[in-house]
Amino acid sequence: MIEVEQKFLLNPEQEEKLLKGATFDYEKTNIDTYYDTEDYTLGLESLWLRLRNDRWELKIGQNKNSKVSSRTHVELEDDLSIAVKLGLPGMDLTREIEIAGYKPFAKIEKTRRSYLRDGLRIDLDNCDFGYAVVEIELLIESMEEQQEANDRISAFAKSIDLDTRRVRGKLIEYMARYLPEHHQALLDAGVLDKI
Ligand code: V4E
Repeated sequence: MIEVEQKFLLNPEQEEKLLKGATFDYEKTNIDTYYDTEDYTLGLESLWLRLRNDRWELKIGQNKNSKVSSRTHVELEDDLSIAVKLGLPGMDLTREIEIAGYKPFAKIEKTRRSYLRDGLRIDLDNCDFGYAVVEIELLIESMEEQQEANDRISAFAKSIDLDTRRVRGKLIEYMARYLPEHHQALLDAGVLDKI
């Protein structure tokens, strides 16, 4: 699955405008626990390994020299694909992750209200550490579609007067607040855009 998403911070008027005519889809609370080695091996490769409730997920970002937008991610959700990407055998992923030295470094509980509007998915996320962010998202079949998808999201955001300046995602905001060394290491390595 390839997802293209843009994040926004909203005031109450913008939220009202954004949700006008949108269809409510679902509300769900997830607990995401992020894993990496002590020297951030995964983060430095733009790999984001998390246990979402009790299932492993791996988000694969673009490397810093890629022409593909840093807002485009491939997401793996089955243990075998994750194991292959991490170079693990894939017989017992949880145990193999532990043996390989990956440890939890951040835990975020997030409640999402998800809506559909104009063919876009709109996710309003509220995190337990007091950060709220909205993601507008499109799923695409191939990387060739990513520019068009980004343009479509941007055009929609502009049409309802959202502030289109880049904002931090949930994990990046968490790291900036509570894990400054980790955050700085990824900024210094050019893995994270300076926001
Ligand atoms: C993709 C990514 C990270 C993983 C966590 O991202 P987050 O926005 O917290 O949650 P998300 O959107 O994956 O949750 P879901 O929508 O699946 O529930 S941490 C960093 N990145 C990439 C990234 C980057 N390279 N540069 C900047 C400035 N931000 C994010």
